[in-house]
Amino acid sequence: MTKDHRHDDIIELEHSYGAHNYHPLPVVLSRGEGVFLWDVSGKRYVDFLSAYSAVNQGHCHPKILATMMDQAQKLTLTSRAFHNDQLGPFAEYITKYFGYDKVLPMNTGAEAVETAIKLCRKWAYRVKGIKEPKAKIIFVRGNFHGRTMGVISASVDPSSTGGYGPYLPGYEIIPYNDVDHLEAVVSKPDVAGFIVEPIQGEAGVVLPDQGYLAQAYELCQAHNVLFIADEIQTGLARTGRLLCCDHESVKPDILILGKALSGGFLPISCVLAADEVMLSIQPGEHGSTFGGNPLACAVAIAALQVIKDEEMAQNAEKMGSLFRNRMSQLVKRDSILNSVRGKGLLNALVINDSPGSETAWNICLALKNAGLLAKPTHGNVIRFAPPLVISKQEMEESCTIIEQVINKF
Ligand code: IF1
Repeated sequence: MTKDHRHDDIIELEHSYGAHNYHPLPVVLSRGEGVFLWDVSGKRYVDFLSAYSAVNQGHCHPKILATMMDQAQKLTLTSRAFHNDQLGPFAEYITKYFGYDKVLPMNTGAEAVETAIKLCRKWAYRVKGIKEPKAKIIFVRGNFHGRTMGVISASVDPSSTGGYGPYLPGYEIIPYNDVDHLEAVVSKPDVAGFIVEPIQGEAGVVLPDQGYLAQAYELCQAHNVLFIADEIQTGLARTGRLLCCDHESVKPDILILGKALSGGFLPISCVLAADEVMLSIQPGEHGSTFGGNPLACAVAIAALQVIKDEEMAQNAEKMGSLFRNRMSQLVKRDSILNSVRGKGLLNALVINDSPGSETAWNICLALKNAGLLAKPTHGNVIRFAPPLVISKQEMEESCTIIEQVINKF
């Protein structure tokens, strides 16, 4: 392989002038289209990360791109001090799309989670009648909801929390996938909400038992506690349904979306809820300079529309089964693999090695050299999450690459 000299120079620039808060694979990307990415020397890769599920629709989706270019030439930002002609239509579109009364638009995922926490507390004091500041929100162990102070205060991952104290009070952290534990806690006084990822992404694509979400939802209902779903990573067709909660016919009281809400074009997130919840926040009590901007509103409508038009949930379901079938054969043959797990196109291979080992990282380096990009999570787990527009042939070829690389380890 001929190496573009810019490759090393660009990495060196990033290292010299950028903060050292990441450890990326040594690949420098400059172009993307559909499921493919190209590096600066023109080498092509299949993308099995999809920017952590932000590009479910595929890189530079032509319809989202056209909408973005069109709107960018008209109006991009007014702030919420004035109305813009895109927010109303977007609010109607997304609330009808998901079946909620109201939407509150933000930008990043962490901001949307913060918004849900604030909304839950307001509802607790203004509607449920909890005495301020006593409201408690239940989180589960292994959660990942972003990087802000309010959010990491609920984390049990030392790499997210270490050295950032003091943390926000008012949280109770219980085990994931444990209905009995939830039942014991949810019935305590002053509990306002329960927040959960339907599948834990950062924790290594950890699926709860079937029925967990439905039972958790029922418990919350019974105790007038808001069931809050962080579908930032699992939502928008990733797991083979529009929302991961759809697998158990659960409709969250507060739904949090981000990432693929823009198809990867710009940060767009939002919180959806019923009037009873959403109207507990009043003018001036929450906001964002960029939240609800006309460019984001136009892009989000296009990003949601193509998910339906191109039946991405159905494709994720089919291609996900194909992937897990091929990989379970590999797991049986290859002792370096422990297991494959996932739903739709959110999957992971577990490597038979300690979380501290370099094996998963080395496999990802070898995959990169073979033309497939994926990233380890928690040391011994590799996440595989291609754009949902992946074709059967592209999936078959990708599985062959993974098999060939794994066989060499
Ligand atoms: C990083 C992982 C993914 C999320 C859920 C909220 C957010 C995220 C369920 C915050 C973000 C990210 C952020 C990214 C790595 C990443 C991630 F590796 F940590 F596990 F996706 F798989 N809720 N997830 O997954 O959204 O504020 O980032 O827009 O580098 O921190 P954000």
